[in-house]
Amino acid sequence: MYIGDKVKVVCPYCGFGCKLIIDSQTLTVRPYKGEPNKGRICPKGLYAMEFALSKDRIKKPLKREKNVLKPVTWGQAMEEISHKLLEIREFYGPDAVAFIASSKTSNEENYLLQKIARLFGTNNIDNCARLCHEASVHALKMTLGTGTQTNPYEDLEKFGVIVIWGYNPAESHPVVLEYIGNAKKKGAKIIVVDVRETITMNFADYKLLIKPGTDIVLANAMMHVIIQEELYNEEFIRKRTTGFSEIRMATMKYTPEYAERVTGIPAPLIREVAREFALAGSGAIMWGMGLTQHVSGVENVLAIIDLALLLGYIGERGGLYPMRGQNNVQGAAYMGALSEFLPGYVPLDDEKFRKRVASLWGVDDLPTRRGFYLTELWDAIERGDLMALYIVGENPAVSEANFAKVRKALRKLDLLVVQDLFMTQTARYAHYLLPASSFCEKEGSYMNSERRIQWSERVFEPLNDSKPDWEILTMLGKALGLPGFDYSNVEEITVEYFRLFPELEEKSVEELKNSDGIFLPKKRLHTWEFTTPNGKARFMAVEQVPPWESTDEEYPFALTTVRVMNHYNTGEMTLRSPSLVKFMKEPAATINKEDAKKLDIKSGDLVEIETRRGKIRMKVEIGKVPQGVVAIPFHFKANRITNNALNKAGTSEFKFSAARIRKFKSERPTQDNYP
Ligand SMILES: Nc1nc2c(c(=O)[nH]1)N[C@H]1C(S)=C(S)[C@@H](COP(=O)(O)OP(=O)(O)OC[C@H]3O[C@@H](n4cnc5c(=O)[nH]c(N)nc54)[C@H](O)[C@@H]3O)O[C@H]1N2
Ligand SMILES: Nc1nc2c(c(=O)[nH]1)N[C@H]1C(S)=C(S)[C@@H](COP(=O)(O)OP(=O)(O)OC[C@H]3O[C@@H](n4cnc5c(=O)[nH]c(N)nc54)[C@H](O)[C@@H]3O)O[C@H]1N2
Ligand code: SF4
Ligand SMILES: [Mo]
Repeated sequence: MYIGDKVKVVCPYCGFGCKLIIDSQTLTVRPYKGEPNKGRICPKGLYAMEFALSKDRIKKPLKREKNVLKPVTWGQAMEEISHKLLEIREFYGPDAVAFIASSKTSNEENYLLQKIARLFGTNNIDNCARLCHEASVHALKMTLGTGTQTNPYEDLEKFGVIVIWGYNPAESHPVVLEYIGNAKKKGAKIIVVDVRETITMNFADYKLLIKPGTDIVLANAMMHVIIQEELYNEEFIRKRTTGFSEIRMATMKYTPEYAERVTGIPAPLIREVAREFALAGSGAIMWGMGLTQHVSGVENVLAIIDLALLLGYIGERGGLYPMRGQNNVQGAAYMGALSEFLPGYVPLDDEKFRKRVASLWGVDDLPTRRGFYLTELWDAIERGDLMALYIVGENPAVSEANFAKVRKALRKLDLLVVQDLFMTQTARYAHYLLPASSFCEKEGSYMNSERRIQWSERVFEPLNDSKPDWEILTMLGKALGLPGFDYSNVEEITVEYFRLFPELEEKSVEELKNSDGIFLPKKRLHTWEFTTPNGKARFMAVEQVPPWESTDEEYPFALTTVRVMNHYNTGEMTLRSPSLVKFMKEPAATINKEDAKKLDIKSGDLVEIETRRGKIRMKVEIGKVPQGVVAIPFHFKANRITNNALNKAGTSEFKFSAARIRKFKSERPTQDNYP
């Protein structure tokens, strides 16, 4: 590379997966003109270099001694960490250790961490997919056979209707709006279902303002109308699915009138939207955290898959788009950084595949017992089942529900290693803190939401004494005495993971580097056949599942937590990007006009929001949410007050807690909200 070169990197923020062109001299960012972002970019991508260059970067490996962090050499850190891990394994067994992988890091890095965990002897390996779309993975796998987005972004422009459900791309994945906008120009109808009037609703032909946690009732009522009016795709259902009669039975009682009472959406509107969706002839459903982060997460997703199957909206005629969150959350999962799956989402009890992976790694077999979910770790530590935690690029002290519990657990560990760019809230509890290099100081591959693997180039050498995660993990694997950790460059790891997937066997790293990416397993799934054992999709009827915590006289509000444009997750990156900080508005809670009147609250007032876990203070804004709903941004101290309930896929119910609100009189600074 020469000074002034244009370097192509994958954006370090969201799962849409834009490519950024960075001028290696001026370090300015431009969007890539090719796929997938086609010359578009959002502010986070545009200023992505700022956090990487922040003076807050951890400069050296650090070790806690008598509560003070002191610099140590890489050699000493690795020796002591591995020694302690082996000692814990000796005394308590391999399952007393857990690893959290980072969906901010590359495929290679995720591949290495899960390889370390499994060779060490445990499936205690997980990543933030658990907090995010794991419910979608489980639901899609049960019904269609494969737990991922089915179609590429480009297909969005082909369909007659797009439903955007519990998902707010205008703030979460701004660049995908390019595709949605083009679809609209070509005549597609846009239906948005949300508990708030979001910016995304500016695109909508139909705005469905729903009460939190009642989405199954809406989906079932839409199916009810489609079945009653015989608008379903009889041929598709007959040839390519099983279980239709169960759906017919289950949705019988979900009349639009009943659904109106539960969801708050007028019955005639439900009828109209159901007809519009069915008669469009082709359609996509895109969804996000509004569906998955509920105790009913898996059932919510099953309901919308059923809806798509009723109409045969799959393959050429439709697509299911669980829009992935982090830049490499899809890759982390595909690489096997999940406690219930081997690479490629293969179940742990698939002996043939497991043995194949084991032999590639030079051992006889791998552990078969499911590991802890990320969200289960804190109770396991509390019970004394888990003594050591090795965290790469994840900030659970802020991102996990009811974080007081997490912080208490972190304090109790015999060994906590944190590998990050910054002194995060989580890193404050670490015994060892390892400085990782940022996205632009390393090479590697990443997989976006549409399963496109893209190569990211290096802009400059690692800063300070930091090292790319793959180098740190190579050192760790060696120090633990595990076989096969002799990598001298990242491509050797790429080649190794390619060998796990038949679709990649013929591909080369060169091809990956010189293309707009490679789709794994292929661009479009289920066109002719589903990946289930009998090749057919399976309808799975679901009933309404109530939230874990119900509202009552004491806690009358339904609290939900959401994202905003210029903040990102726990704020470690965006709060260190001065250009983004300039655009940031003070966080505010949104409530409805009637509720505000009742509580004698005006826009701009300070309020205290309290749940059974605790309270936070925030400014208030009057906006379009149903009565009895309060929506707050999640990036600050929201998880001080969220609850511990998990759904069947292990995701927390971040989108529903019973809360109360009162005007807060004192003019105390709201800075308290920062993580
Ligand atoms: N700017 C920015 N972009 C991001 C991120 C970020 O932090 N900041 N994070 C990234 C990550 S990790 C992820 S996972 C994605 C997530 O992207 P989204 O899924 O868009 O994220 P959220 O804003 O959490 O939730 C989406 C919507 O669900 C609605 N909602 C809440 N409860 C319900 C409900 O019961 N029913 C329905 N129908 N809707 C409901 C909320 O009002 C919200 O508008 O964004 C990614 N992109
Ligand atoms: N209340 C509420 N809570 C939520 C959610 C919600 O909607 N509401 N959403 C949930 C969801 S969907 C998610 S995905 C989680 C996100 O939760 P987290 O993943 O914990 O949040 P991030 O802030 O993205 O943390 C990423 C960390 O990786 C570090 N990092 C960045 N690049 C690198 C790298 O190259 N190497 C290493 N080693 N580290 C790096 C960053 O500094 C940062 O500390 O939050 C969850 N929590
Ligand atoms: S849309 Fe996502 S991937 Fe694209 S520039 Fe913005 S944050 Fe990065
Ligand atoms: Mo996420």
